[in-house]
Amino acid sequence: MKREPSFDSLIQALFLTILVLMLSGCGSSDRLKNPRIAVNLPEKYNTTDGMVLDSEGNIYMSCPNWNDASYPAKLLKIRPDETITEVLTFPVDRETKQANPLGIDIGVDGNLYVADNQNPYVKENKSRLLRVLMRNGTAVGCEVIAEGFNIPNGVACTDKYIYVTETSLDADARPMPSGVYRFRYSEFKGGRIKITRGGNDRHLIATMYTGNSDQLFGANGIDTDKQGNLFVGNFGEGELVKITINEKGEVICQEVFAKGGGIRSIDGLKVDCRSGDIYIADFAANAIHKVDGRSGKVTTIAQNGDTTGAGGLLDRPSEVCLRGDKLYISNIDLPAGGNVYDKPHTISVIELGIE
Ligand SMILES: [Ca+2]
Ligand SMILES: [Ca+2]
Repeated sequence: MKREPSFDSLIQALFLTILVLMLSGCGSSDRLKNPRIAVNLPEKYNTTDGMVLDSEGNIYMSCPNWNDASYPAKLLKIRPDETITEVLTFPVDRETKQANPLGIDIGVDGNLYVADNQNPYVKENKSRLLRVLMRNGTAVGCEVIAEGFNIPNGVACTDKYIYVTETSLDADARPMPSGVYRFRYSEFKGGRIKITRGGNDRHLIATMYTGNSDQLFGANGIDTDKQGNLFVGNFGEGELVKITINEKGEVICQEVFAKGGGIRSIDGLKVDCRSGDIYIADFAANAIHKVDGRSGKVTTIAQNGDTTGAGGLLDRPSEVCLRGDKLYISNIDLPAGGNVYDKPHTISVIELGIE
């Protein structure tokens, strides 16, 4: 016998429908912003990573060309009108015949400091910190100022210090340790610094651990806030770590500031010094997140499935860079985690609507 639905079951169904509509309305997809294409890059600039804004509105960007290393690694400039100019060809390592520039920042001396990760070409502690000498917006030289890193990744400069993240201090240890090195500008006057391997170097000021065997990468993106405190991404754990530093330069606190809320990995990041909020490139989730600088609340502001990057869609973002109200995104497009390296090679941009 066919049964008519009861009044209670109709009410229940209506309630469930409303609940589903509410939940879908509360989902992040309605609030996601649409990235557009900022720059379509030619084949000779096939892989991009670190970015930093200068005082005149130019973005300096490292171009390691990791996906097709038959092209030399370059330092590029994205001008305010989103055209690209070439600043420098990075000097290759004598042994590997490659340069692999990742994180980049501008020092108080006006020069650019760049992490050169040689790990894809030669294992174990052959990587370098480079200094690009700048005069009136022109590169006049590039020198190796420190060597002996394993997987150097992010760089952040303050008026006193240069910070460099080391993504793996010991590739065999579990959980795997990674950390942050710190240098004073004056230290490089004495010649090239040689880093002692395995976490025993005196420049190491912080250590963190990664146990996630699916993505065994540690400290990666790094930036400072207005007070000189550090925000560091532990890539594999998807943790945004805050390191508080007092006026004497001592580390007085290291804490997980944000985790979860859609974060699967933390690659490059930037602090918006106007608001204190932190923007994160999430390589594994193919997403960009904003972390509230006060509460640590995570909001996903852009995310899409696997794409080629055409039209500005995200294609494994590895770095973000603020320029006014715009957030530029470097799509590194490395063939990992299910991604396929493909054309086009792109820089995306999101209008944040914060000004
Ligand atoms: Ca692509
Ligand atoms: Ca791709």
